[in-house]
Amino acid sequence: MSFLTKRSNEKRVSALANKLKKGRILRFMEAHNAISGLIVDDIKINVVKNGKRRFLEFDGFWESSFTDSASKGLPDIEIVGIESRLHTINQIMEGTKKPMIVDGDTGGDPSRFEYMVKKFEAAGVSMVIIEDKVFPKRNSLETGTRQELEDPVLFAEKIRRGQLTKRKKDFMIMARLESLIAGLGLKDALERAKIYLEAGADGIMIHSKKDDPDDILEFAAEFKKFPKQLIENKMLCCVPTTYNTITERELAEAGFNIVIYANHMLRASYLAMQKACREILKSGRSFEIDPYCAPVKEIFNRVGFLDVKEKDKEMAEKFSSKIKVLIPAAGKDELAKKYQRSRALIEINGKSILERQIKALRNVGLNNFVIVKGYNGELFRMENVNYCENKEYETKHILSSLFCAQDHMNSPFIFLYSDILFNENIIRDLLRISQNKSIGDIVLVVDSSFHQHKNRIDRDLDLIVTKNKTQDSIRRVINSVDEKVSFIGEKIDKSSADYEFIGIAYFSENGAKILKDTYFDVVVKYSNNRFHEAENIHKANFTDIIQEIINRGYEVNVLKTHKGWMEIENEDDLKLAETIYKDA
Ligand code: SPV
Ligand code: MG
Repeated sequence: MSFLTKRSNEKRVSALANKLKKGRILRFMEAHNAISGLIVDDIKINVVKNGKRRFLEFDGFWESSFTDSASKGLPDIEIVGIESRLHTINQIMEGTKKPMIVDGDTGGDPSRFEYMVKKFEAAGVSMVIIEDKVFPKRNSLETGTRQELEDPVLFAEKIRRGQLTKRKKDFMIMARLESLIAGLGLKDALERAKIYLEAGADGIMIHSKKDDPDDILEFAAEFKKFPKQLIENKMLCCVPTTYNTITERELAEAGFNIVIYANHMLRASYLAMQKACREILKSGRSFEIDPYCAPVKEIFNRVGFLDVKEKDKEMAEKFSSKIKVLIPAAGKDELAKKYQRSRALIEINGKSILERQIKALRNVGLNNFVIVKGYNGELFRMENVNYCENKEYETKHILSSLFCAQDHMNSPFIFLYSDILFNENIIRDLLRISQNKSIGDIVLVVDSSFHQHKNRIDRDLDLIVTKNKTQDSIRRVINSVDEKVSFIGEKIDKSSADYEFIGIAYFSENGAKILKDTYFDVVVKYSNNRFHEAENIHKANFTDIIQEIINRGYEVNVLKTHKGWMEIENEDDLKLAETIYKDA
């Protein structure tokens, strides 16, 4: 994962020194932000040369003043200060592994340069290159620009001060010669090179904006002739932006150790972005530019978003594994009688409602099911689930059935009607919000679409009235922690109801305790007395105990969903389900 990549800045400083020991020419590619850095870190190609397979990649990043400034919409004139450069540097370093060389511009005055050295080294940078121009410099590539060079003795002093500031020997300071850029010629460049090397520079970068490499090759040839003690372990570097036909191999043969591709990531992306804009304008849609765009998933993957998704899933599964699902399925109603089995076992295109429910629940990581059987209970043959039994299902209804599973109510659980089919995303949302303790201990999933079809419904619905109702301006699940149930039941007037309860509820451990305490408190008292909408507690619905809980002052919350579920109550529902759930 990129943003969690573990790395030690201190070790990373040495990464360049370690690579240089290999003795081959190193290639550095410009990066101007984190994503360009990730690309430079990743890209590898496989080439076969002289029958041998080789992997090629960049050795590290060039954090360029030109492209860092341009990315911020600024000219390359040292407007972007050290702190801002550090911000970019840190972003690039964050998820990458390779060494970084930073373009330090002129370094400023010696005190400013000391600060730069200290901060860059601490950020894990391996090398800073400073150019021998007067602060504030102008970019070197534009013809006709004022190019004022620093007094070489003053510049040498800056190098000396920098070397005294660094903590690790492996952190390197390279001097960049701008004599050829300023039109002062080879002789000036060679004289300056000597002075800077004597002051302790770890190497020399010779810069040129000519179309051919003759000048820098000539410089390299003269550099080799310097006294051995002056150039021992010193590096030679160049930036072939304008003289770009020369190859790395030729540069290596001329004595160069480091080649820098100084601005190509920015320039390439600039062109690609322009193309995308033009194509979209031309076509009035984005289809045509798709082949030139990286897939969203690839970018998600590279910046660690898919890992985050995986971890979210793992966490949800860890949490879900503790949650049981209690499904009372004992009842003998009209439809059950017709099919001579619990409604849960009625098949829709060859698969029972219960099988469909369990498949959807397993898909979201729930694996612990408790089914309360009753009517023709021997027909429940599903494996890897727990069964309880309500033997008195003729006289004891759904609430009593639920309490046949009371031994399974010591941990959080989901209560589920046995005759509903639902989109698994509803359960996913329920699990997600149930992890948020502030949502409350008891949550009922409610349908907010009921208002649209309430006049066409001829069956009894479990209706809900809430307080603190929030305005539904969007269609999908939105949940308001403030919206609490105040009334629930079948006898509520449709016109005053806010929602329909869909038969799915979540109880936290504490919610389960509230449910049990309430039930055991009323079960004897209402054995032969009306209990809310029911003749007595044994014939009570789930909604009756919820109303009792609310009346006792406990909060019951709602999770709003918009459609995505159906109840199977009669033959018409079955027919409709058969057209929706076509898979066997
Ligand atoms: C940069 O990339 O910022 C450089 C190299 O300093 S150049 O733009 O060629 O001057
Ligand atoms: Mg620069």
